[in-house]
Amino acid sequence: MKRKVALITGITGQDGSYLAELLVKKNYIVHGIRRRTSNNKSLNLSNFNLIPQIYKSEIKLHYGDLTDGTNLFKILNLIKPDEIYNLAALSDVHLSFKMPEYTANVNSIGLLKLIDAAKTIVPNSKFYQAGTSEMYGDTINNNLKNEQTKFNPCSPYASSKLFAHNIVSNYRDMGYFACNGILFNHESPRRGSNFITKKVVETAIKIKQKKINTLYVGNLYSKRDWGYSKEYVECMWRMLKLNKPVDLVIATGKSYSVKYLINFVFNYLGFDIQWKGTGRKEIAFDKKTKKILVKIDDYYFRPNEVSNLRGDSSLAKKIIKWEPKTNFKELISMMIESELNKN
Ligand code: NAP
Ligand code: F7E
Repeated sequence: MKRKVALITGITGQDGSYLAELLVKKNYIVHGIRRRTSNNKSLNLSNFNLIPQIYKSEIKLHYGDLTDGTNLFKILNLIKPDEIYNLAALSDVHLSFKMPEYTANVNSIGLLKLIDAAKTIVPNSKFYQAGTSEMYGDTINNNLKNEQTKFNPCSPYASSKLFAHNIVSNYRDMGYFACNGILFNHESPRRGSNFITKKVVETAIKIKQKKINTLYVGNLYSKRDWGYSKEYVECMWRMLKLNKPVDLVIATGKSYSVKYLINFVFNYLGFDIQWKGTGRKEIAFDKKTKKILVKIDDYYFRPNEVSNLRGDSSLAKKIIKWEPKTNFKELISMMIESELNKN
């Protein structure tokens, strides 16, 4: 049987690297788009060096950028993929407030260029778009969000992704096979250091090792539904196996606060963490040594915040037979152990 060809944008990112591994295991020929960087290094792709024979023979990298339509056209025309996974994005919500125009150029217009070229060059291909729970924005109630919940984006990142979500629906209505995943936060040892789970894990370990003294964070009280990236990329692949394109929420259904996350990580590492004060003056200290472990820094607050996100993935359970396996504590423990093993 002819081997399937997949193109992954964002292959150097957290999800891209796990998805590439999954597709290689499933005997796909995997192509990825990577951006030119000055030092030519990519931490997540270096994970492929663990299986160098696969890295060399199965994953083909092309220099490119979602902002360059001519480049996307050439790559699609060259490889004629059966499946396209658009994971490339400016994915940092906080940064999107500082770089709103670039965010829209990559996340919205970049997607438009890619899907239009895909529909033109490979009209029978299947397309996955990496949508996000951030599109729901802040809501008064704490209800579980599903595919029917109204979107109310409250950051340039969320708005750029909602544009992409709608464009994907438009192209689907024109007869092209395109799916939107609406994925809630998902993490792993490969998560970027700027995201809160990885930041807390890395910093708490450095404090334990006496390399630094204090963790600085923003909003302690926002809550997120955190799942495991490696399990979530499986959904992307399963969605493109369907006969009819769908949009699906992928989530665990449970949410925890940033403060809960911090307590869990410091306790895991053996600290006796205690909190005192309120608002911007709230701090955490180690009961044994009395040293301050956590402080609030205004820098990490966003101009607009989504206070609580929890997703209902029962449709995914029904349609693609998917359920999350790794819970919050298992996920964060895995991230801590992986970080400790690096040291
Ligand atoms: P990530 O680790 O930040 O990876 C983003 C990827 O996009 C990287 O490979 C990055 O390349 C690439 N990229 C950024 N700008 C680009 C551009 N202009 N042209 C081409 N490539 C570009 O993100 P992730 O966590 O794997 O998430 C994957 C996708 O899912 C993203 O679209 C994200 O918005 C979305 N999403 C993520 C979550 C989550 O919780 N992780 C939840 C919902 C949706 P470099 O390595 O060169 O930076
Ligand atoms: O923030 C709060 C922050 O940056 C989580 C992306 O993958 O998931 C991710 O977006 C929460 C927020 O992720 C700090 O205010 C407090 O409430 O880890 P995060 P995110 O913004 O939820 C969605 C689904 C995506 O689609 C995105 O691509 O933590 N928080 N203090 C902090 N956050 C950070 N980063 N740093 C802090 O110091």
